[in-house]
Amino acid sequence: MIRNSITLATLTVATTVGVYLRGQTPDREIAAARNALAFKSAELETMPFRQAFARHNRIPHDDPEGPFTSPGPEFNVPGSPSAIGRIEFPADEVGQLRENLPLAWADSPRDLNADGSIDGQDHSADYAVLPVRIVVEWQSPDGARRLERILVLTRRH
Ligand SMILES: [Ca+2]
Ligand SMILES: [Ca+2]
Repeated sequence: MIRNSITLATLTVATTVGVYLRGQTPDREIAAARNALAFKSAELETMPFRQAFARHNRIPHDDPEGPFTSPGPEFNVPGSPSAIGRIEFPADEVGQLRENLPLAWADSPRDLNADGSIDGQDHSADYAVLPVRIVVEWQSPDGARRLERILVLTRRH
């Protein structure tokens, strides 16, 4: 824990994208989604960098405080009961953090451990760059709505 205090994640890129809102979408739902994105962004930015993936992936066995003790990828959206929040990483179907996945949002394939090459190994233990997408989705009277924010977390030296 003490050692982790010098490796707090640093937010290097933050973009709110992929929003198309119109018509009957209540302002309060948009506000709730934006607030949730901002809150989760700040949380990810300030937690120990090395824990960001383990705490929010969908694998319970790597949780920093022991199996099944971390919040995982999903979160509630205060003020918008029907909304679902989700934190995503460039991870494969079994939850491994991978460099070679074709994910446009993460600018991937991407060298996550900064060794100058891209491979197909699991980089959950040695990532130097961590793309994160935070998504909030909800049903509005005029249809499905989605807000997202993409972060790229890096270790602070
Ligand atoms: Ca975990
Ligand atoms: Ca690499």
